[in-house]
Amino acid sequence: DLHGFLESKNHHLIIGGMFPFHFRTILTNDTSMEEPKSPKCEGFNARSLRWARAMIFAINEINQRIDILPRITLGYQIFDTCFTISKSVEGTLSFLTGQNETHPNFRCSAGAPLAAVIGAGGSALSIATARILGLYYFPQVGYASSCSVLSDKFQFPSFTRTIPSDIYQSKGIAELVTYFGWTWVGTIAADDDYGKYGIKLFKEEVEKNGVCISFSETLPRIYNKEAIDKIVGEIRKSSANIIIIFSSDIDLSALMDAIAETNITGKTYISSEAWTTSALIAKPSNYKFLWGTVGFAVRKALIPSFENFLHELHPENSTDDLVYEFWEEAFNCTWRTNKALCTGNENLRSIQNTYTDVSELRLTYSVYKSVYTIANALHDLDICVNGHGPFPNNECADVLNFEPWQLMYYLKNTKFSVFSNESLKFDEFGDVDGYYDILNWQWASNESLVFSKIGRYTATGSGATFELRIDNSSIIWNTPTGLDYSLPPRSVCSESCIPGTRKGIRQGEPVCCFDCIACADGEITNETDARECIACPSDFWSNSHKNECVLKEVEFLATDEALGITLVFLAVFGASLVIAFTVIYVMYRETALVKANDRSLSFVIQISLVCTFMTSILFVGKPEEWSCMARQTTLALGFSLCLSCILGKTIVLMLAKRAAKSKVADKTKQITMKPLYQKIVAVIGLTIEVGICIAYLIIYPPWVYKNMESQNVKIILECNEGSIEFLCSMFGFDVFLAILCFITAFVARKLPDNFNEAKFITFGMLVFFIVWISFVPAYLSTRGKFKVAVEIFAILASSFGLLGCIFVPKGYIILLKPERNTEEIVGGRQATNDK
Ligand code: TCR
Repeated sequence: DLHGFLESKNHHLIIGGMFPFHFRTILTNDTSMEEPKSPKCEGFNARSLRWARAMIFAINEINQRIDILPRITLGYQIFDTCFTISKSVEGTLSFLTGQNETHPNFRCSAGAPLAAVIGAGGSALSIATARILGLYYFPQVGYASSCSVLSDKFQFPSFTRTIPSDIYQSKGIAELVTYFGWTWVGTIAADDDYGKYGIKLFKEEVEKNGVCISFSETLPRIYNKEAIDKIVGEIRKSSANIIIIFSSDIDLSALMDAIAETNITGKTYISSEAWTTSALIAKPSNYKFLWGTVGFAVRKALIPSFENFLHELHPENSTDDLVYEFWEEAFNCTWRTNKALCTGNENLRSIQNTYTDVSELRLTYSVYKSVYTIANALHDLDICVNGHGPFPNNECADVLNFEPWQLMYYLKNTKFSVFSNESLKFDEFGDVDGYYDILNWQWASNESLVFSKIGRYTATGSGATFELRIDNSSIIWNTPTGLDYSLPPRSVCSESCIPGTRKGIRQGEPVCCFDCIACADGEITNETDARECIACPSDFWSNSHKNECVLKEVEFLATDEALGITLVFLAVFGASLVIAFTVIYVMYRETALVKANDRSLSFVIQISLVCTFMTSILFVGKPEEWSCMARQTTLALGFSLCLSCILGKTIVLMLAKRAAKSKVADKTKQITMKPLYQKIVAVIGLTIEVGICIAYLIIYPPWVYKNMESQNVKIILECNEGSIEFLCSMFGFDVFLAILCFITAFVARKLPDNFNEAKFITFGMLVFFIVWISFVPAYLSTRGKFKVAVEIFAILASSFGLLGCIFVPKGYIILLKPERNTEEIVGGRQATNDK
């Protein structure tokens, strides 16, 4: 005596059906002391009664039609699976025995032969039943079993279905997620084949597109408060605003009730086909957080006069317990006690419930199609003409006495259209093409939710070709901020990185969660979400936003900037000052002072000073090959000329002092020796320096150098001095001359000669040393164009120093104190000494 058993009378062939009229079986205690009984079921499922009625409706329709199976009357036999595997298997065995018994006794049915089975509802149940039915190659048509594994014809050879495989749905949802740019989603799966495979396929699909899974939870199969609370906590904790739930409505309702008790809002749920339009989930207490849900739903149809047929259900014309149970449920009355007794006068038209609701005939339509699939296959089998049949010897099968595999042949190859708008055919896996409406749960005027179609997803060939169409403007979004209903919510773990920054991985977190790290100087990224910064080419540098490489600024001491102009001006001024002294010397060439100071030597010193002043101009301006070669050498030459002339002078002075001390005065000898000594010293000094310079320029000359290391943002155009050794020896020789000058002048400083010449030279050399000693640290600590400026400064300062100490005192006497510019005074003391 099986619970929930609907059966027809007077028929030639039977179609078996399996529907979950109840949500679950009642748990029983240990029964090992008595004979096991089939468990009882509880929780009436009105939705599935509608499905079963659709099956009966379709069978009646076919029986009345003269174009399908005109000579055959179809009957039905329907079992309740109670949404459990054990009950489904039990039902399958009953079908196969043909008895209300579970001992296989193949198809020895009491009434009529069983042609095929429709069902068994959920995938887990169908998988279990298909394994048994597959043993006999017994035709089975699923109306709700969408799990992808059922396409495996090796495991389930006799299974076909009128609901598209979840391959399509998972890909479709993945496509939807990518379409809206969500990269951070949570998933919840029912603990059955439907949920697990559906989410698995979804993840595989979505991970290809770089989406990360924030959390992935499994609904408990049997109600378990801790497990539900854990999932609720996960939803609350996660920053993902998009949650994909792959579950049947029955398994999901406990979680939804739990969420309804919390204040979690602002999440958008993406629903799988099984709960998109379920009244079990879309109930007023859930509206506050479920509005905005976007879901997939299978094809919908209007089945003409089906609504009337549903209303015809009445306990009086049915002997089945189920109808009584339904009646009690629907009208909230009972047949047994006296309280709230059911009268039978209740009218189904007066109430609104899941059973009578024909607004969303989707799975109902799938059931309807399943019946038609079987009927059409039977019809094809029936109209077979012997001699042209598909079986050995071109035989046909007998419609009243065929083998299951014979019908299977026709089932696989059947092709027909329903309501002339949908044509149905099965591929090699027994699957139909993917077609889904995409629905959005939107508020209706009467504070309830309506399922509004916002797009569709179609796919064929296991998703090889697909099309996703969405009307963005018709979607009402449930965003976390709740401000703009027309904008899709964002669901990302980290906002994308703007150009100029790169993604930095966070250790141990999914790739979608990252930090944006600014590129280092000299590196850029010019696209969003770059993984690495790219270094700029050597002549380029990053701009301040680090999103572009810009040409480096070339730096040198230019003639058109203030510093450059000032230095050039100072140089020219110094040179003209020297020239002015030359002019004075020429004008006063006959005076005692000019005469006493060897005129030609003074002239050479003046030339060398002009030369040092002017070399500083070589340091200003864009360095060129020639100016690099010229600047240090002319400077060194200028100084060496100047210093060796001075040295000539000081040596003579020193000798004069010696002579004065030794009192061996030989005036004539001295006077004749003087100019010659001086010139020889000057020529020797200059010659050595020229030699060093020529060697320098030939062996290892300076060149123009683009300095990119010392400063990143700029290219410093400078002269590379080539050989440091040569440079040092060049200037070292100058220093050597200067030291000699200093010593000799120091020795001779007390000599009361013409205007304390030696004293002034000592002084000049001190200035020279001070300038160049302080030059070294200043030079080493500056960079770029200022380095050059420091050197120019030192050149100018030392030149001015020499000018000031050697020529200014004399010019002073020549111009302002002409009374002292006489033979007596100039040569006075010397003369006395000499005499
Ligand atoms: N496929 C699910 C079961 C299922 C279902 C439903 C159950 C589907 N749609 C609607 C109840 C109501 C889709 C499965 O398990 O394959």
